[in-house]
Amino acid sequence: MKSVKRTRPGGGFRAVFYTIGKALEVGPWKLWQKMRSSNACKTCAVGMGGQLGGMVNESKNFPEVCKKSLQAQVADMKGAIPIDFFERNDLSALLALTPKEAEDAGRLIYPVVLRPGAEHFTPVSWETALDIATSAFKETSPDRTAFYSSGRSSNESAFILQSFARIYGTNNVMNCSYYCHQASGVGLKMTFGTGTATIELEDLEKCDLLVLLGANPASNHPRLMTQLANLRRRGGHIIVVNPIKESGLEKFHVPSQMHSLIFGSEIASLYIQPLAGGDVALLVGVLKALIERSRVDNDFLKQHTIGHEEALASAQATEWSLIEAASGVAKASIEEMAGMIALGKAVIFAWAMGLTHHQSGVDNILALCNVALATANVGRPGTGLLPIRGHSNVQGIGSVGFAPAMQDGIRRTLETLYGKPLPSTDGYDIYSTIEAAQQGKLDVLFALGGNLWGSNPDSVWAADAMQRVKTTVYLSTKLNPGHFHGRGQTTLILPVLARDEEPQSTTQESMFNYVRLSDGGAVNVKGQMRSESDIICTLANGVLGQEPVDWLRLGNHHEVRKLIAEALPGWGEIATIEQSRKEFTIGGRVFHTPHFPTATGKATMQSTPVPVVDFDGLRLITIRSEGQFNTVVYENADIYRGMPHRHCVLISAADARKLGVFDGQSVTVHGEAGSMDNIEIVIGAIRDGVVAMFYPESNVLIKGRVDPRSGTPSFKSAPVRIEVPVRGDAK
Ligand SMILES: Nc1nc2c(c(=O)[nH]1)N[C@H]1C(S)=C(S)[C@@H](COP(=O)(O)OP(=O)(O)OC[C@H]3O[C@@H](n4cnc5c(=O)[nH]c(N)nc54)[C@H](O)[C@@H]3O)O[C@H]1N2
Ligand SMILES: Nc1nc2c(c(=O)[nH]1)N[C@H]1C(S)=C(S)[C@@H](COP(=O)(O)OP(=O)(O)OC[C@H]3O[C@@H](n4cnc5c(=O)[nH]c(N)nc54)[C@H](O)[C@@H]3O)O[C@H]1N2
Ligand SMILES: [Mo]
Repeated sequence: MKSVKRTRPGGGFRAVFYTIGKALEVGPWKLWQKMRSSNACKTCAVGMGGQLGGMVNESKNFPEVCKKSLQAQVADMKGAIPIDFFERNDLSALLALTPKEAEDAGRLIYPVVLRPGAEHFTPVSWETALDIATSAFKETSPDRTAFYSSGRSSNESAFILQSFARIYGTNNVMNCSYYCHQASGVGLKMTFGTGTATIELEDLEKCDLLVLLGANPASNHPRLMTQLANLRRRGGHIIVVNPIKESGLEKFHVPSQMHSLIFGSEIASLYIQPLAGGDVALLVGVLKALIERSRVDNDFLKQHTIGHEEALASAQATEWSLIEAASGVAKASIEEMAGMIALGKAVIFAWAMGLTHHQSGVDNILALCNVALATANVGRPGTGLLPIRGHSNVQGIGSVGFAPAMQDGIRRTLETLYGKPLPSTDGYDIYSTIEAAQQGKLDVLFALGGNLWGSNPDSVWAADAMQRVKTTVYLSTKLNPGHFHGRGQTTLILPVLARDEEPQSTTQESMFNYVRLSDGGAVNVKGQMRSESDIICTLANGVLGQEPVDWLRLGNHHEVRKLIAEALPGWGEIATIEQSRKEFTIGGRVFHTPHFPTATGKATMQSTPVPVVDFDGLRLITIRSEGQFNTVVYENADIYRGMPHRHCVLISAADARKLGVFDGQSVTVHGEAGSMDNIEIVIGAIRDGVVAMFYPESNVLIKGRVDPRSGTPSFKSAPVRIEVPVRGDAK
């Protein structure tokens, strides 16, 4: 079972050789053309490509190559799913597919349906498929339907689909960010009145300290690594806060820089390993240390914030013993961290899922904002807050209104345009959608991409809930296990064109609030795939007819962009982006002066109590491997962490000793929702008290302990127990 065990630094020649290998799989010239085409990169939200051409970032640096974009690109270019695939594989065979096997089945090129009680999906014509979907909406009431979007679709498709949902009569419209950066959006909005990054890409080139919490960009945002390496090279510092010593965050070999490629670049100046879920305590500790050393900028706080007295008093009153116990970090290390922040001239705070995937996710963000404000590190070039976003267009999908609460501008525009009042109900978030399904309250579920089942905690519960839905419609490029475990009684899987195959241009928004134009292009595989917007408009036309609007006309992306420009503040330039080809930063989002879009123009500091943990024992964090993109698995091994395959648990040497387990041993891991057998022990650089396993497989273990303010489950501090089988097999 064991093969790879040595951990390696990130990037480097392996990444280069990987690139060459991938190119050979589909043809180097064909891949080069696709990678250089004017389309926004399909993977993370760092933002690449668009009108600057592929492999160019927002600061116009070239070549910015990343293994992940190659993986995603090659995967879309590889062969089509065989025409007899569903005939050869009945439902039980499909349910047994691993995420990798489902992905490797090939591009979806024809619509299929699973009818109630049937053992096989069968191919159907587009007409029949859309008739089934149309009837499903017509035969139920809007409050019994829900719409989900992942983060890869375009602003145009997302805008039309949410408009259709509202006019049809429901606010059950939610995107994957509920399981991703929702806590960031809520926390930033509570503090600054705006839910996205306060900086643009150039600010990263101006800071002299970056604090990176709960993020593993070496694997998940490789192109950010260039910025981190550059920061160290110009004499700046990086503090990493992460329970796992991620090898790529200690040293990284930037493939596009010869010196770094060969010798590697130092990344972390200081590496703090807190307990999972220990960040609120850690950050309160940092604030307390700043207060104790008189390093708080009181003038800044008085001028630009409210609530600072309470927030500071609350941090000051928190005992060091509680801070140390809850964070798992010694006072001296917390003071060292605070000292470095105090010395920084321009500090940026960046984070990802390690902060948001907790019951205290919003508090994590509030506590971080407090540290930024207390040191006046926001509202000035080179300073600010940067949620490192996930999917390449997850931010855009939220911006154009694919969320339950309708922005005022969208409501006004749609109500004027369509001459009818829109629903004012709250609308479900993701978790409450699954709960509604479980309670038999959902007749239709419509998913624009993604893997809703695979993303959910408590996989058995989620499957049971989703299988109660009468009709489920998936718009997808590739198969994933969610299509089968998360099937409805009737299930449609409709094949769509990828971003770079669209017949019309589309737009995306990066995590730096930058709107990109993608040109689309030739299809990678021949088939019956249709553009997402075309499918949505045909469906809307079928359900609502031409009233109150000609839905088929909205299939023209230019028309949609005119509506977006009208509905959303700061988006005016999108109306003419196709003619001007001018990509733009959304107005009112980036703060280079400390004036914020709140009623008072000031930021609000909030007290963040240290959360109480109601269990003893190990805390499980569920993470992404080097070889996966969310629920899509490309490669089984994670070479960076020395984990040879997907069924491993990473544990510290001290914890392994305590449990009496050894490296390579097979154990059972018990969680609150279920257990996993035959899990291999991997002893590695993770702190005591915390263990790590790969998502989505480990979702079977986790119960949905949900942060009430963000609706996000605690994917990264779940109670688990490791059991050695009675006749422990030593492999
Ligand atoms: N290659 C690749 N790229 C991706 C993705 C992918 O799956 N593969 N997914 C995309 C998406 S949608 C997203 S959201 C991002 C995800 O990007 P990340 O957030 O970087 O990914 P994760 O693996 O979920 O976890 C991040 C890190 O958080 C740390 N961590 C866990 N718990 C805690 C904690 O309590 N405190 C602290 N301080 N740290 C903790 C983990 O050790 C891990 O290093 O990446 C995007 N990009
Ligand atoms: N335990 C645990 N659970 C988690 C997480 C975790 O760290 N731990 N992370 C959470 C996070 S951050 C996220 S974002 C969610 C991920 O949730 P999702 O975004 O729902 O899941 P993905 O795995 O990214 O979806 C992959 C599928 O999208 C489809 N797809 C790909 N490209 C396109 C396209 O261009 N158009 C269309 N229509 N479909 C396309 C393909 O069918 C592919 O199989 O999972 C969450 N769940
Ligand atoms: Mo995400």
